[in-house]
Amino acid sequence: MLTIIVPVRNESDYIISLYDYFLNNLKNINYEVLIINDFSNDNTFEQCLMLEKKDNRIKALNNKKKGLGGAINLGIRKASGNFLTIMMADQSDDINDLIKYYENINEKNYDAILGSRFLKESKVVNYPFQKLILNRIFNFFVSIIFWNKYNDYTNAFKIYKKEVLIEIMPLISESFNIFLEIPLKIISRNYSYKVIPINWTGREKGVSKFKIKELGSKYLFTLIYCFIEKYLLNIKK
Ligand SMILES: Nc1nc2c(ncn2[C@@H]2O[C@H](COP(=O)(O)OP(=O)(O)OP(=O)(O)O)[C@@H](O)[C@H]2O)c(=O)[nH]1
Ligand SMILES: [Mg+2]
Repeated sequence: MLTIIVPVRNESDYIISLYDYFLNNLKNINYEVLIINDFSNDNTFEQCLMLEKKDNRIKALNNKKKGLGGAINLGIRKASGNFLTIMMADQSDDINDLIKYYENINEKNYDAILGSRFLKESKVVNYPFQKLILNRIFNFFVSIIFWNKYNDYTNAFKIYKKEVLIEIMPLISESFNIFLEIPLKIISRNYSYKVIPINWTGREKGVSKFKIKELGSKYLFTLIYCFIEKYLLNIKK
């Protein structure tokens, strides 16, 4: 079974359409969706509860430890699936890529499939320009430090075996930087993975929660932490 974790904060523009997004597209996959609400102050959670009532594959949870890090940790702990993916509520991620992820990890027995939005076959639409430049510089920098060709560390949407996510715990990053911590640990600890091209489309509604000024130091923290782990502790699968 596949567990899809969807962290949400103030996403009332998108919750209802999540139902069709999953239901219409994942016809041949046995899945559950864990929507982890984080102290939203609009009616996001009420809408999540409506979806939960409508379809028992959808579960609405309230995060306990505020922030994306806490939300993802909670999602991993509550997951019933043996494969686990993280998708954004604003439907930036291409649902067809999820099917590709699932087929690859299920049939080929990798520990993780890491998508990249920056390969020749990838399609990226409406990526805010400033964010794109910062993203490319930062990811290049990470590639050099970790001496790896992968080029899209920071994007959340990837798929993992659940047992692998349990093994790399504790996941200590509190915010968006958890999406850097996970693939860095997978790569440094020599888990098996495959990189495939994926698509991404910028949000059309709602408000971005990604605040680069507050996040810069957090990404640096995660980078140093994973670097120390790689070179001093040398933990392997
Ligand atoms: N549980 C939880 N979810 C969050 C939090 N912050 C953001 N999210 C969710 O995480 C996902 C990504 O947030 P976005 O605001 O889309 O961030 P982004 O994709 O970098 O920014 P955009 O380019 O504007 O879409 C969305 O589903 C948000 O609702 C949080 O603190 N807790
Ligand atoms: Mg987004």
